[in-house]
Amino acid sequence: MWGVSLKRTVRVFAPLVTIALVLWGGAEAQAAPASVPADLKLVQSRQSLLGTHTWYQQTYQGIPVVGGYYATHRVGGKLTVDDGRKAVTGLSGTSAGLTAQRARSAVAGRLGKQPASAQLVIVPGSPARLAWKTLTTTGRGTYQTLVDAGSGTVLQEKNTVREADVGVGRVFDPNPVVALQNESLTDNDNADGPQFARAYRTVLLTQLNRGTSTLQGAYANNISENPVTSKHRVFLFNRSQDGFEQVMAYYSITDAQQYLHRLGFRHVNSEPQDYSTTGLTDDNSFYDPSVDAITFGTGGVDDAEDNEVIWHEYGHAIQDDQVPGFGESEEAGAIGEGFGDYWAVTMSQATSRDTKVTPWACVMDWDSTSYTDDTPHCLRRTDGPKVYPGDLDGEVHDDGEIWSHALWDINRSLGRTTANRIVLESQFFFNPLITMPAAAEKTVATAQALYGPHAAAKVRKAFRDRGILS
Ligand SMILES: [Ca+2]
Ligand SMILES: [Ca+2]
Ligand SMILES: [Ca+2]
Ligand SMILES: [Ca+2]
Ligand SMILES: [Zn+2]
Repeated sequence: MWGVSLKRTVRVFAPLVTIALVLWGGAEAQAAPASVPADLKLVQSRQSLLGTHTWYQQTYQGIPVVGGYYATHRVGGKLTVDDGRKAVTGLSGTSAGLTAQRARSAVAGRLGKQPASAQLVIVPGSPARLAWKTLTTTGRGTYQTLVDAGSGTVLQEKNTVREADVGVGRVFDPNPVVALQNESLTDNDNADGPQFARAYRTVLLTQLNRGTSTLQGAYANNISENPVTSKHRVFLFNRSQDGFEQVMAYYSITDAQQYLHRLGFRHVNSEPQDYSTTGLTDDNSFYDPSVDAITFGTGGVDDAEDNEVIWHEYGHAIQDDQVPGFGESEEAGAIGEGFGDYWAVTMSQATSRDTKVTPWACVMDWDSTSYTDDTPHCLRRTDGPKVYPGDLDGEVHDDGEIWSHALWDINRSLGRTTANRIVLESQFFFNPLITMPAAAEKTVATAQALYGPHAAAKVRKAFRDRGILS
């Protein structure tokens, strides 16, 4: 039975549409300058999937201005500029009253280590100040200190370490039905048992904030009630314990974000994603864009015991991060649901095989055992027969099956990595109310830009086969 349990998304607040549309319309490229301003020093030039990103350091009479940057982004023939230069006013002069040696000694006296370097810089503001910037490596990481080059006062000091720690957790991956190739497993009221023993995996929990005993890290932030803690970051629970789903969500969200980084995407929801696995007893989960948080329900099989539920909801977080307010219209909402299902399936590709018992195209094999009778148990599939527009019924999850099937065909014809780079990159060009044909055209254009006409033709065929493009 399809559609009994809908993994829904809460989408409210109309005002965002307006804001998002204004942003969209205002994102036109600025006119390209003939050359960059004279007060800049080249820092680096990087290639991304679609263009070249060149970063400059702002200088004042040849001296670096702290925090002052200037960047150009060349995509195709268009150049856009991000001008982060700061005002330098009221500077008393550019020669230091305090010698570099005096500045280093002052810092060494406080941090207990001699700074490795001292560089003259300008701290912007009114008035701007001339300062020595020192870098001092200590047992707690490297400190950057700004010492006023006139008075010797410490203007700012910070540890430059990006802190991260690892822990250990126990999870299902992607879920016990797939791991054990067993369609007869049942929730049994959340009880653990020997039938699950071989489905558990002990994994590293990476990106945890250093020194914390909680599941809080660079990409996932546990906001569950009664959050689990472990002084030595050992989070070994079984499925009957509340901590299990908290660990599952931490692990799988972090895993998805690390995969995005490996694909080359550094700015796709690259932030600690809030999630909660307790408190909602419905058999339902949702991403709420108004607070940027995911809530997993515990009806039937606890939703966060199935990675494919976690990845579906994270799919909504991805799109909302790429396009503010994405999914405001019915068709855009269906694209959102379709992408969520596709994302769940393609994430599972990494850790499971495509078998007769549990085909890749089956979405949420474990969660759906609570409310489906046929095997394989699937909430939905990414290879169903629906076509656009005849099979649209106005319900976003149902209609999402048209979109997810197109994405799945792209995956099958171009391979997982190429398909996912095209799908994710194209979503940057969507708008909150986009239709399936318009989104399909953006996806074809992205395939063309990234991989050329052969890939674009395959993508077009996938959308044609679903009736989305003619
Ligand atoms: Ca459980
Ligand atoms: Ca987010
Ligand atoms: Ca459930
Ligand atoms: Ca699956
Ligand atoms: Zn959804």
